[in-house]
Amino acid sequence: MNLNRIEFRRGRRCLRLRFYPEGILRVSYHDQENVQTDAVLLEPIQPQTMERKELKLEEEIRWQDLRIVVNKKELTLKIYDSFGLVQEDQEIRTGAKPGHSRKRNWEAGIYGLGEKYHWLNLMHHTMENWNTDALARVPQHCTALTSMHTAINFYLGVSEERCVGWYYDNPTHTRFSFDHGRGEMAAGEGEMSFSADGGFLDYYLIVKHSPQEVLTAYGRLTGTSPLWPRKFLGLQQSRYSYRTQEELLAVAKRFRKEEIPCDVLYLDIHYMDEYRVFSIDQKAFPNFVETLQEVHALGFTVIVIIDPGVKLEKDGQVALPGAKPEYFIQDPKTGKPYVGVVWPEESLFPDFLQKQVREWWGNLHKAFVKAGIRGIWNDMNEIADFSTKSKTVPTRVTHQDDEGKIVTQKEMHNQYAHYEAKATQAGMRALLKNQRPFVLSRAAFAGTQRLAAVWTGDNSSTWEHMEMSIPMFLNMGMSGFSMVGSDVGGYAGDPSAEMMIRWMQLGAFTPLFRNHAAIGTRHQEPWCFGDEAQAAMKKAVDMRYRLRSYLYSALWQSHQEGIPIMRPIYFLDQTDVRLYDVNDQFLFGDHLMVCPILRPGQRQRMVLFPKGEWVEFKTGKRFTEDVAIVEAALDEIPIFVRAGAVIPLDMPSQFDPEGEIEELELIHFEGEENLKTKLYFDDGQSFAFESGAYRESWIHVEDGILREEILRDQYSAPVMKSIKKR
Ligand code: MIG
Repeated sequence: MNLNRIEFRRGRRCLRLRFYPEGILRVSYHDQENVQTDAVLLEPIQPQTMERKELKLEEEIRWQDLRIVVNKKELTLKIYDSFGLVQEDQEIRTGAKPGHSRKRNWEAGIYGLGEKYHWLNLMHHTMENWNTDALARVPQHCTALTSMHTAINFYLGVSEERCVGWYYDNPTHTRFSFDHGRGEMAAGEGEMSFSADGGFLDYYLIVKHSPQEVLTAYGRLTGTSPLWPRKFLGLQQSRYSYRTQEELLAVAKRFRKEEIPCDVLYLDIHYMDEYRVFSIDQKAFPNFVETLQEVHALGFTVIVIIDPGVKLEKDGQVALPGAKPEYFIQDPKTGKPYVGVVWPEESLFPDFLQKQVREWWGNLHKAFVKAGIRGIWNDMNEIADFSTKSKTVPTRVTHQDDEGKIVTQKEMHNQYAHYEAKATQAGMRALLKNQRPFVLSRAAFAGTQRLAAVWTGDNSSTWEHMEMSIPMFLNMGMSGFSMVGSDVGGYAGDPSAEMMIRWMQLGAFTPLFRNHAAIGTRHQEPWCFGDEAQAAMKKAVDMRYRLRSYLYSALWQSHQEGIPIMRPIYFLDQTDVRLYDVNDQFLFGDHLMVCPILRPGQRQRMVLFPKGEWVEFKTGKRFTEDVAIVEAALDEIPIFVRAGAVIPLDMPSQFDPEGEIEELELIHFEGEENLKTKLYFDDGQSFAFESGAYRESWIHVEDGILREEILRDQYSAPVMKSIKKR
């Protein structure tokens, strides 16, 4: 008998309960084996203790803190934890459009579901997940878009005493409704529902007390952010496109001349020869390798874009060594590879579901790696296709798995970018040997957080888009994605100097800090807006660079524990429901609260303070009240520190030289409590940390003395200079 599952059958319906590490309960309404997506990393366990009690119409199962009551007739569930009812199913739907609905009976806030152009709390809304090149569908991102570039079927319900995560492992088009009074299941007021266009009702339930605990468990289930090379936490500068080698080099030199720190430059699609992937336009970049060497010597690293669309040449071939027709997604109508239209005009799309294709593609990055490239930018992977009305490949096209089974778009659409990221990660990792790669992707599925960073696609240079990026990042963080960012300054349209300053200030406190702009728009490099603006932007970037070790330590926490770098402020006090809907303030790591200015002409703003004492970073002014109005001159962004914390500051620098951090300055923001600060150091760029070559500790100040609790001491610690008090 298989002890790691309990099965119920009723007619053609089957319910299986399975038990996973971290107290995760899997609920599946099917009897298929091995239908998990690639998102899921864990295997079921045999519970140590479990009680089962047969009642007349029900069976009751007790496992850890859960009491699961199965209605043997309907196969619906009632699930309780120590505080009471967690979930009460109303209706279960199996068959072609599986789903379930349950009563909303305790949640005050709903968060997650990946990238959504939406306010933080998703309660009273309906969302769907079907990867979409959003700007191809609407003139600009807006709340009417219920699906964007990612499909992360994971959300959290939060109340004062409890946090529960639901991960629906279903790759098809999915829909969620949270007490919206409508939906697929004809949900009335007070109903929470999930439904899908295919696959199964198969979900993982994570019942805990805090969002931190749920995210850690979800991180074990689907993976956490890689420990990205530290250099990629610096400012990243991009444009569609830096068109020639001269232009790229000029941008690099200008950063150094103006002494604005920057680590990463991007090559967008114009570096290619007629948009052929893995090619170089010899006219624009006749000395590609030498130019890169020069740019690298100035302390930059260069990321190149790679789109999935492979140009179909006039002779019906593709210009990639080793390509075979069966490596591409197929069109059953022609019995040949499907031909879509993207930048290279007629194009084929690699079938990344096949391992041999992933290996082939991964290896194509060889010449880039030889030229010193470590970062790859995967765009257009929804898959974007200009030739169809839906702006994605038609539903009829097919993939093939490694057993030769045909897999339809219905299942592959949302997972395409995930498998591409898998190919890119594995390929780059193999080619780079002991150096860590960086991968940036536009589309994603659950689990892609362990393969790629994501940005939010083609936003616009509007104050609204800047503002909305905050709840977007926060919900992505609560979907397992820590390394997130938006095009700073906006992609489409032209920012004013003031908008650019405010956006750079915000960007300096987002995990992925990338300035990017579309073709035909105003140049957005920090020197393009006049001296005053440039000085203000430099100030913001300088601050980012002083917080490198703090940020890298927060990234380590994401990698280890699944806790995002950027967090909603209710993470500090779940009992304060007033914090559940705060969209315009956020936590950056454990101790900083960032309160950006998001409106033109504003020089003041309201700040809501979670409980405890807060210290304004710049002025040292103390706040114990619930709400205050604070000042923010054009070159200032209000930042607050939890009283009692120590904030490490790096020495000013123009770029991350990689390797040791030699010196840190510590600032102690005195307070009643002695809060601990995590410090993590390694070489910032190799995989040596995986075999333990790192240094990790907690620091705090007690009676004016710095204390350090060392967790691991296998890498050199910086000299911790002067503890300043504030
Ligand atoms: O159809 O590569 O989101 O960042 O600059 C536009 C050109 C294609 C969309 C990406 C954007 C990038 C642009 N790409």
